[in-house]
Amino acid sequence: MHSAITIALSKGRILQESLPLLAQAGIRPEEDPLSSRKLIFSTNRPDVSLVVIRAADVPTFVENGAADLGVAGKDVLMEYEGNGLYEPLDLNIARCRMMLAGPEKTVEHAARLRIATKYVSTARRYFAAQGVQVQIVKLYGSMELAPLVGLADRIVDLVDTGNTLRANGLAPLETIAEISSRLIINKASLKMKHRQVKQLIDLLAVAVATKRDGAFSGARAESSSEGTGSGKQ
Ligand code: PRT
Ligand code: MG
Repeated sequence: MHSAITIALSKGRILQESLPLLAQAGIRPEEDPLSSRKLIFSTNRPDVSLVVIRAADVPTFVENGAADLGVAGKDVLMEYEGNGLYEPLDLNIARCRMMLAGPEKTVEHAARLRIATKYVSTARRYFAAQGVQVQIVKLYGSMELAPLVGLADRIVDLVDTGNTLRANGLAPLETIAEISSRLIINKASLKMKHRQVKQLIDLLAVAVATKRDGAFSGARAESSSEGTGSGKQ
């Protein structure tokens, strides 16, 4: 007997990068979640369905058992205040850095730095660990605007290419954390549906490794075609 298994994903880059890993693990939604407005999808596996929700809601769904498994950014997990999640696998997708950034030109600021971010707990922990007193300004998005309009002196936000920072006259100052998406599991599901859940973890681990090795041999082929690689390890 197979129990029903639900996997929570979020729209945007996590969905885009998770679907190929799931496909590699043998799970294909019956309709394309990238173009559909549906929120729940059956798959080619009768026991597995997908739900597509807001990134910040994924840990809540999984901790409360509304989904058995989920894919969430480490940024979201660092901010999430729960303890009912098991985090067995780094999926190595949606990679970026959480950074402190500020104006390219140094400007005067008050003794107590004002930091705009949606990552309030992470930012607080980071500055507390350094013994620096800051005032946190909670925003839900467009953090890069805050220093330009005098709302904050610096920001804590995710940076990938750095283009968004540069476009707004900001420069990266310090890396707070390397970010990638993680597989998260409901603790009760791991016990009650152990065989199925364990199988999914193992299939996804193989998918991650296959992708990594593929990228690696691709990079090697490229470097040797440029005449830089000897072909030896
Ligand atoms: O849109 P919604 O509010 O539902 O959620 P969301 O905006 O968090 O979703 P989404 O899809 O944008 O991001 C989901 C997850 O992707 C995040 O939780 C991260 O784990 C991961 N991720 C990876 C990123 C980035 N890279 C990233 N670059 N999330 C956001 N960004 C943003 C960043 O905030 C900044 O505005 O992209 C901009 C910077 O990009 P560069 O390339 O200009 O540096
Ligand atoms: Mg977004």
